[in-house]
Amino acid sequence: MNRSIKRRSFLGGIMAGAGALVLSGCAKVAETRIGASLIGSADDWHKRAHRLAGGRAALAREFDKSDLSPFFRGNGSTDVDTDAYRAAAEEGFANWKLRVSGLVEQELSLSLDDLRALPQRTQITRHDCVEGWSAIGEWTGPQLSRILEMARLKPEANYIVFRCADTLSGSRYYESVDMVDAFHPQTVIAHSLNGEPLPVQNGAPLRVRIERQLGYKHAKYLTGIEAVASLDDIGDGKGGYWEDRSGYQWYAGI
Ligand SMILES: Nc1nc2c(c(=O)[nH]1)N[C@H]1C(S)=C(S)[C@@H](COP(=O)(O)O)O[C@H]1N2
Ligand SMILES: [Mo]
Repeated sequence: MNRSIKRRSFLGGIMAGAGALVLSGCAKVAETRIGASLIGSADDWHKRAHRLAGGRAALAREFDKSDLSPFFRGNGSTDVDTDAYRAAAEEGFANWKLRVSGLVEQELSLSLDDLRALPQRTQITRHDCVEGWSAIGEWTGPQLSRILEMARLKPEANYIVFRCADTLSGSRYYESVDMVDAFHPQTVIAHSLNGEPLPVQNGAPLRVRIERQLGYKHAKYLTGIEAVASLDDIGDGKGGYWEDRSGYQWYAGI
């Protein structure tokens, strides 16, 4: 009995369903086969709880330098067709600003130098595009969590919206994630690919890496990060450019 209760409190509210099942039967459930397999050892419980509650916090696989794709293709927008972007590219994006706004205590306007001055994370990951191709690249930049900590999210903030400079078929590209992905350790605002500043085709000067999700979530040509309570009033309300237009899932977990 005590052990069941202990286990239940370890799982907290996250596994309320399974926890309630254990509690309702207590020792009795443990005597049955299904009960025994459900309860198992404390270790099993840990593993199961992590899979259910912490599964999305797991890291995407990271690779070695020897795995790098010789060429990381560009997909979707491979340039930004505005005078402002062309001018910015010509000056090496020295005046590019990443605006952090919305439901934050402290709005921010960060230059590339500001972003490079933060602690950096470098990761070699595989990018999977829904269209059926993959590429392995090494990305470097500050973690998004670090930037959000600087901006101090308000309690009402539920999602992070990524604003982009490019337009596809007349609409600005955008994307969004919930706080689990926003604070995931591999979610970085990348300024470099394979140790070099991002090429234009791959989203110069800044792009998001959301390593547990498909390619279309990785917003390129990033101009803004906005904390919002709801996605309803952003774009057509489905959370992203492709989500609004096609059947692409908002949560594109891999
Ligand atoms: N701003 C912006 N971000 C974008 C896109 C886009 O068209 N515009 N395409 C998405 C898609 S579908 C993929 S697969 C990746 C491609 O990244 P890459 O050009 O570095 O290969 O960027 C994603 N991010
Ligand atoms: Mo894609």
